[in-house]
Amino acid sequence: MINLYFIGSAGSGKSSLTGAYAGWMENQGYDAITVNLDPGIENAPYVPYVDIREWINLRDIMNEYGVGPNGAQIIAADMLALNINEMKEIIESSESEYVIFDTPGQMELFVLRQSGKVLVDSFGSDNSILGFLFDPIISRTPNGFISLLLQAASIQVRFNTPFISILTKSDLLGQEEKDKIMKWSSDFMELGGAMNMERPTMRTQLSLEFLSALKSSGANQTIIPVSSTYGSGMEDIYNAAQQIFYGGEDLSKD
Ligand SMILES: Nc1nc2c(ncn2[C@@H]2O[C@H](COP(=O)(O)OP(=O)(O)OP(=O)(O)O)[C@@H](O)[C@H]2O)c(=O)[nH]1
Ligand SMILES: [Mg+2]
Repeated sequence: MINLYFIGSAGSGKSSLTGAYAGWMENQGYDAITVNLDPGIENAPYVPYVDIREWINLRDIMNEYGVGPNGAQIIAADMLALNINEMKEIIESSESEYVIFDTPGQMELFVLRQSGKVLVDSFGSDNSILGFLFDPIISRTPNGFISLLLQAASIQVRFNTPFISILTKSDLLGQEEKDKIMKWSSDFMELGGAMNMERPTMRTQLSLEFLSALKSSGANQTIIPVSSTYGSGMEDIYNAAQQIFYGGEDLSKD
């Protein structure tokens, strides 16, 4: 069983990608289920096999604890840990080859609070991959891209699991822009050069120093452009996961 977690900032395309990737897997004849971990999800673009909303209801939390929507999200994130065993039982009994997780909109609640890490560890960190989603609009500028790289790095520090970088909504970018971002992701020298084109400021200097630290940590890997709207790039995600766990061999389709 492989667990794939889609993580990214609010609106980066996690839920859409969960739906698109699960749909692609199904079409290919692979055995995959989806798990929704976002109690605040609205109009989910897929039907989750396991849904956190079965156990956690934001409105109930707001009423019970007298908090607003943000406070309720924090309480909900902490409550996640209470439901891990039950979720795990359902997931395991499905005997699926692949489990795709849609994580909460507020990334920091999943990434920084204890329950997210407890969940990933309990479901097995050895067989898990984190797919970090790069928003295409933020990724367009060297500064924005570096900020996302740093977020990605902070997640890698926290979760000790294999990691893939995904550029979502790539249909919103022109080919040239897409190529540029892909180049930046694998070649930090090029990214540093793009930063330098801007007038040198303290901010630029700081980013360049971060880049050099990131490079030595091996964070540079070519980003995978995808579009959930057009279903492109799904096979590349699959191949990246295969590469991590099986060195490129195909999963059995049974
Ligand atoms: N053009 C385009 N739009 C997309 C794509 N994927 C998602 N979107 C749009 O981006 C918005 C956010 O998508 P979601 O999938 O809800 O993103 P999310 O990360 O789950 O959002 P939260 O859970 O609220 O943080 C929606 O309006 C989607 O229709 C894509 O591949 N192309
Ligand atoms: Mg979502």
